[in-house]
Amino acid sequence: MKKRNLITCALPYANGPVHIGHLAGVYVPADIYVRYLRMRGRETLFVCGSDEHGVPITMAARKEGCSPQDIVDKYHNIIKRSFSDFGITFDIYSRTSSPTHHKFASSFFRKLYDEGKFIEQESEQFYDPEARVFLADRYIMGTCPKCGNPDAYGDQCEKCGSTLSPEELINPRSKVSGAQPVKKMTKHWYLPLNEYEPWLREWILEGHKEWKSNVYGQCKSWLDGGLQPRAVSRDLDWGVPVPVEGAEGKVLYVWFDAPIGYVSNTIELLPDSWEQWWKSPDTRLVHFIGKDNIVFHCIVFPSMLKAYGDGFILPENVPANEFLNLEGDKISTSRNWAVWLHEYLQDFPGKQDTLRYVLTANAPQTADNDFSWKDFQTRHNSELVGIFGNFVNRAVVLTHKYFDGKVPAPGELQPIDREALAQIPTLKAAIEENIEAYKFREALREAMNLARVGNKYISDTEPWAVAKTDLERTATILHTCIELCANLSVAFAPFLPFSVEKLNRILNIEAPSWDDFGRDDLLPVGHMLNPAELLFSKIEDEEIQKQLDRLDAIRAARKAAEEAAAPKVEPAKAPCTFDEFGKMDIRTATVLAAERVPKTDKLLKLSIDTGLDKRTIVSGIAEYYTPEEMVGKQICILANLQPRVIRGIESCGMILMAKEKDGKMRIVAPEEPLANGSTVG
Ligand code: B3M
Ligand code: ZN
Repeated sequence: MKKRNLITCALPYANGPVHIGHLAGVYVPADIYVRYLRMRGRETLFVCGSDEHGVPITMAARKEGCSPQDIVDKYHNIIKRSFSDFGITFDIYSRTSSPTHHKFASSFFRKLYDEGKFIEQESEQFYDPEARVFLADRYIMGTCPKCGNPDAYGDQCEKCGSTLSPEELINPRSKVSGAQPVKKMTKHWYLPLNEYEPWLREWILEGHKEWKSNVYGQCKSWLDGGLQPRAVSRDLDWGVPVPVEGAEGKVLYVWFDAPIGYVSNTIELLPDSWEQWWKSPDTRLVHFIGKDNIVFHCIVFPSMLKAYGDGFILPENVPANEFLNLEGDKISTSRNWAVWLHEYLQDFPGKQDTLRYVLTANAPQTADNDFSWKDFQTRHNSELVGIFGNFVNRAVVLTHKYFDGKVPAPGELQPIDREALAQIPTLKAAIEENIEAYKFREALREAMNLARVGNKYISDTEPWAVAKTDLERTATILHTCIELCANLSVAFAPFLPFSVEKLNRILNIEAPSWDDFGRDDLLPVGHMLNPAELLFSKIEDEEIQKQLDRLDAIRAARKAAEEAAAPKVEPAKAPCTFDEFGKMDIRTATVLAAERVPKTDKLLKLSIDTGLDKRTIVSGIAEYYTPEEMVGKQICILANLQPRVIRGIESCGMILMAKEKDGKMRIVAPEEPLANGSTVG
């Protein structure tokens, strides 16, 4: 077994707060793993930090009307604080805007540059001539050539799902300024991934068949598709400047500098001993990430490290998870469809473990999964309160009731006692096996199974009933219960750290070590328990309804915005036949004279020449045309509309007008004047 464990979590972008999708996919499983390793006494370093570069940050700054530094300061602080309040136990949570990172990322690039590991190449890129920035594909929008969606992106249409390139968009526009993008020459540095392909195939496809199938499968399809050189610089004014002469206005591509951040953050924490962690064959490196980061962690970053050489180790495993949805819809920062960690912590004070529990029990380990508030409530009330909390509470309350809170001496064990206790080592082994295999959902289920064993045992043995006749037997039962409780403290420690701390306080013990797990003499006879307190309190319907209402409001606001953005046209009418249409006698005519109809705002009385005759039409167009404007205009009329008397004037026909859904009207007329009486159809 390797001596050290270097565990990293994807560096969250500091362009928004952290949400439950991030937590379920990356941070909760990583924290469980790290807590477990530490409990087993294995030397472990847990590294993370904010990813503060890249176009998303500059876009957020533009949107909020502040500087990129303001954005990253704001979100870095929110994220860092919420992780810490949520009990994620990083050894360091730093940031890629730190001087240490800028220095190290810069030197990393420079070494590869000096050793000729990059290809230098000029190419035409899309450029926003108004905002004077080069545009990533994602920042070009336009109409999808496949489905007509007017808001398709330069890399993908989210409506029909087609993969696109910016060239394919109809009427392309820059997302930054709205200007039409132009092509402009620019120079960049490329890492020739194709050269690393044979080595990657060997290392991953032959050497890491044990990786999760979603991770291995994605790597295989990238490798089978053939790797291309990848640009590692960008034209942008925010990031780590490219440390090469003549590269003004260019920075390292965010996906080049961000993974180097794992190393920089270690350097910041351990300036003198960081190489022990990153360059020792005695270290296991494990990256916890979401599925959209697989290629960068399994292909790009390892190729960078390989190019750098100098003894850098490669990841032993990359247990990437799939995505978590929220109430059946994709979580999205830009659409505000998420449960934000910092808001959760405010809305559910002291309930960090509930979210840790639900996100683990529902972890998107092998497929996308869904978070729903109802499920959250049910799992909390029926599992945490109903099983774990209920068992501990009954055991402790009864020990106080019958033995003044002192752990009683057991008598001879009966088979039912032995069976319950025998479950402990079995479940311990199952928890270990699953955690070591990154199957945290299964591991948590086994821990809860131990609570189930306790809960069933106390219900079956009924110490409250036995106490009426046999206190000695009651002592044996409660001793067994309290031992089960102490073992639960270890079993749940990686998963539910806050509740376990409370449990230890109730049991009046220091946190037992993992090696203690499985023993049935964790508490000496006569050990004094503290007064009982509830491990978990019930979550009421009102609290859940508040959350559902919040999501409903977001859905409603989105719907209203979509409706406002939808084209303002009248819905289509029912079909009509050719014959029905043919009954209408539509012709051109010219206005000879026009005057307002007295005492009305809307009506004009028009004398017109229809080519057939001269007649009068009363028309509701006074809001849009003055009488003077109308005289001499050619118009189209429905000539055979039955005459109607309007304000005492007989109106013979109707003028054809085009009308926008909510207002404006204009006359419909031939493109150039035609003889009056020309038919329209
Ligand atoms: N910030 C992307 C993400 O949050 C990115 C991860 C960097 S890890 C080096 O999905
Ligand atoms: Zn489309």
